[in-house]
Amino acid sequence: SASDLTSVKKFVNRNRVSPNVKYYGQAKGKNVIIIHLESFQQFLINYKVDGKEVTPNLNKFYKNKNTLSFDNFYNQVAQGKTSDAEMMLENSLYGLPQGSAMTTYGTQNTFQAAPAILSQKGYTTAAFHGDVPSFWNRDNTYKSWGYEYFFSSSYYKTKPDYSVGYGLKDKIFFKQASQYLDQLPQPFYAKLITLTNHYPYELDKQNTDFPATKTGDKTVDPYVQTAHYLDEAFGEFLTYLKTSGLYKNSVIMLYGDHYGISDNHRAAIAHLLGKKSVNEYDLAQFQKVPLMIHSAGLKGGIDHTYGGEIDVLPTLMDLLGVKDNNTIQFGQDLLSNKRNQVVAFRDGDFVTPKYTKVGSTVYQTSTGKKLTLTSQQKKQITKLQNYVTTELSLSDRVIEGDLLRFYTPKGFTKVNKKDYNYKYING
Ligand code: GP9
Ligand code: MN
Repeated sequence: SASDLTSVKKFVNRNRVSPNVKYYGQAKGKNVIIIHLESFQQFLINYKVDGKEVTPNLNKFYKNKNTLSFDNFYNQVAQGKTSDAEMMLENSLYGLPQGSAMTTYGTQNTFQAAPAILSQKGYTTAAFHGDVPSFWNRDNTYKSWGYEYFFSSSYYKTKPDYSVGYGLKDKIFFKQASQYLDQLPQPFYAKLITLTNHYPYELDKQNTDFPATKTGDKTVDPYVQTAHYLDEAFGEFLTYLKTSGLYKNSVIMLYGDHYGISDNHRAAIAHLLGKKSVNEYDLAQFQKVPLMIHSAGLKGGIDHTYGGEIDVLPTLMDLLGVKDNNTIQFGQDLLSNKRNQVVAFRDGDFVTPKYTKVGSTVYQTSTGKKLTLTSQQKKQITKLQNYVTTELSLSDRVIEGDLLRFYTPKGFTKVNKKDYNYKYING
């Protein structure tokens, strides 16, 4: 209802932070290329197996002087997995406590998503994915989000050995996607969703040239092999971006969508991290995923701010210099020095630079020590918990009540889904 919208607006306006003047508009007018690294966790960065780097190309990109890399960036997904990540990244709205918001609300709801915002600023917008278009209801949701093009499975030439698991192998995917990318009018906003590094981490023999880990857990051990393959695919794509010239006039943003190794594999996780055992604190910290933003000329470096997927859209918009003073977005620009560093998990747990709260236990984030709370600390935790609970429930109200249909920010035109029609080539 309209009164729900009032509470939402109050909350987002109260928590809106001013951008960092050093970064605001630094990438104005550039193309945006987003690479969704499937099931990719932060611990893989600089990780070695038998003395070999799992992801040499990503490691190099991570350290590049024009890459902003975040090392305290967490995934915040729930059951909607990939779709929750997409929802947060492109709308700065949380996924739902149960199910997938894209599946349940993607077709009907009104959104003010990144593709719509940018297409109204003259951008061409396109999503690329080597799976069937109906997965996670992308074919309908992307229309609601204002994606002009959706290059899903039927757009790619295929042979029996081109696919594994959910779809096209990443190397083949990037190669063919780049032929479409070449033809997009610039500036464009393009999102490429990888697939191969997905459970059960299958690969054909010819691509399995990297040693598996030796935790003894069969579900876990091939994870680094598909991650290595994804890294090689990224390396090849980067070469293409450089030769095509896109590297220079694009913001290249990479993120991991969620964990690849679930909490059910504690012993294996401990083994991977070189620990005797892992507790709830370790598992919360294990939810870190990469976020890297590269743009030629940008002042890069490793940024230790605490944030998560909800914060990406406001960060990107500020880099592009797109004013967002009236939008309903729950995240905060990661580059703003005024931001609250509170990372909300979907179950109400949270991480801040000081505290890691899991269930009824609070740990010190810097050491992992379990805290016996002083009354002062208790007050702080209550305040943080309040913020997290309010934020999550207001975001849910936006989606469940389809509240954005009642409010169109100044300068934004409501998306008309009928304007979008994705042709599927091979039937
Ligand atoms: C399928 C892919 C996988 O198209 O995006 O989704 P996930 O299982 O990671 O949520
Ligand atoms: Mn996923």
